[in-house]
Amino acid sequence: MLTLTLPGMTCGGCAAAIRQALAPLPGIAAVEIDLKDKRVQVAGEAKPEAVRAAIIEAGFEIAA
Ligand SMILES: [Cu+2]
Repeated sequence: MLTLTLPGMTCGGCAAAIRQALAPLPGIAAVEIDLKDKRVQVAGEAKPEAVRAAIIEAGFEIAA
């Protein structure tokens, strides 16, 4: 389980964009998005660096 904090993720549109960005990556079993805590949890075998790259490419900064 990979947990990332995305300070710029503020609404359902952001959540949808992140889900869309992660969808093509191999090895993702589930994506949990908590807008209140601005946290994304990714379950599965996806490479953390690939997950981070896809999120950054979608226009979000990763705080942790
Ligand atoms: Cu938004």
